[in-house]
Amino acid sequence: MDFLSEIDNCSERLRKPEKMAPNVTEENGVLFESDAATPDLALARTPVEQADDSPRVYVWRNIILFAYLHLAAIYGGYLFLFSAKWQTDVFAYFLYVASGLGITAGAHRLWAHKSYKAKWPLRLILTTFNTIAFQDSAIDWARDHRMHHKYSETDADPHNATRGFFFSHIGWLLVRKHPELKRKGKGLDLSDLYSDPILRFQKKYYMILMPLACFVLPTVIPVYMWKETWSNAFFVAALFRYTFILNVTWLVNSAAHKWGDKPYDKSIKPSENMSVSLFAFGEGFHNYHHTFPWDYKTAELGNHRLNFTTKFINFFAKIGWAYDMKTVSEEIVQQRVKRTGDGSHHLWGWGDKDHAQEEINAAIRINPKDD
Ligand code: ST9
Ligand code: ZN
Ligand code: ZN
Repeated sequence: MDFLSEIDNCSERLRKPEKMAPNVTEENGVLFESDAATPDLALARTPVEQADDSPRVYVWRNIILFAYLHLAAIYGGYLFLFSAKWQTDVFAYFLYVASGLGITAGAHRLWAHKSYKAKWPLRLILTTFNTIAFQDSAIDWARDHRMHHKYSETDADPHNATRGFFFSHIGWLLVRKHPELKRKGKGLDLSDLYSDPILRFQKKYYMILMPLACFVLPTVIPVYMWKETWSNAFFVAALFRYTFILNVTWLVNSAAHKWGDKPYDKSIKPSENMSVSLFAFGEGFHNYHHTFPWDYKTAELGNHRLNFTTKFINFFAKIGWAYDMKTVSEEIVQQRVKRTGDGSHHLWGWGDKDHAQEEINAAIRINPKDD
C-alpha cells in the first residue's frame, strides 16, 4: 500500500512538475561586480521571470493610510496651485529635491549599491535628506533593494514586476512579504550598513526622527517663517510633497520595469525610461542600472542632462567628501550592447563611435564633403 501510494505521489509530481519546487529561482540578477560570471559582467544564465499564485495577505493599516495619503495629496496639489504662498511652493520643491537626493544619492547609490564612498559629513547630510523622504530607514531600504537586484522579477524580489504594474508600484506595500523573500533574505550581507554609526542611529530613532523630518518640521517652518496657514503648510509641504516623491520613486519599479528600450540587456524587464529619469534625478536609465548596478552614474556617460544625482555626487567628489566612485569601462559596455542589447543603443548623431559602417555607407548624403 505504501509502495503504491508512493508511486501515486511520484506520478502526481511528474504531472505537475511546477508543484515540486515552485520557487526554484536563485540569483536572478547581478548585485555587485563580484556576482558577475562572464567577461562582460553578466550572470552565467539568462534571468527568468517567476511568480507563484500564493494568496496575498492584506495589511489593512497600510491600505487605509495610503488611501488617505493619496486623497490628501490631491487636495494638497490643489492648494499648491491655487492657495499656498509662493514661499511654501518653493519650500515644497526644495524638500522634493533634498529628500529625492536622500534616496538616489544616499539609500540607492551609496548604501544599497556601495557604488561610491562618502565621508561622514556627506553621510550625515544624506541621512538627514533620507529621513525627510520617509521610505523607511536607509538600512531597511538598502536591504529590500539588494533583494530587488539579486532576485529580480521573482518571489524574492519585494516589488516583483512579474506580478504587474500595480503590485510593483504600490501593491507590494499593502501586503505581507513573500516567504521566499524572507527566506532568501537571510543570506544577505548587511554588515557594511550596520557598521556605520550614522545609519544605526537613524534606524534606532527612526520613529522619532522621521515624523519630525517628514511631517512636523515641513508644516511648522512655513507657518512660523512666512505666516502660511496650517492647512496649506501641512497639505502642500508635507503630504503633497511626500506622496509625489513616493510615486516618482515607485515609477522606477513599475514604469521603468515595463516601458522603454533595452539597449544593454534585452533578457530583463528594466528599461531606459526618460520620463522617469527626469523626475527621479537620473534613476530611470533602468536597463543600464540592472545590467551594471555598481556604476555610481546608474547610466552611461553622456546622460548627465537628466542625471542630477551624478552631478551632485561629482560636486562632492570635487571637495573630497565623495570618493572611490565605481564605473564600467566603455569596452565592457560595448561588449554587452553587442551581445545582449536589443539594438536600440543610442547614437548621438553622425560619426558616433557606435555608428555601424553599413549604416554610414547606406546613408543618403546631400552635397557630401568629408573634411
Ligand atoms: C517606500 C519604499 O515607499 C520605496 C522603495 C522603492 C524602491 C525603489 C527602487 C528604485 C531605484 C531607485 C530609484 C530612486 C528614485 C527616487 C526618486 C526621488 C525623487 N531581506 O518588512 P517586514 C524579514 S516605504 C531580508 O515587516 P512584513 C526580516 O526578518 C513607504 N529579510 O515584512 C524582517 O524583520 P526585521 C513608507 C527581510 O511583515 C521581517 O521579514 N513605509 C527583508 O511581511 C518582517 O519584515 C511604509 O509604508 C529583506 N528584504 O510586512 C511601510 N524584508 O525588519 C511599508 C523583510 O525586524 N512596509 N525581511 O529584520 C510595511 O508596512 C511592511 O514592510 C509590509 C510587509 C507590510 C510591506
Ligand atoms: Zn529595478
Ligand atoms: Zn538599484
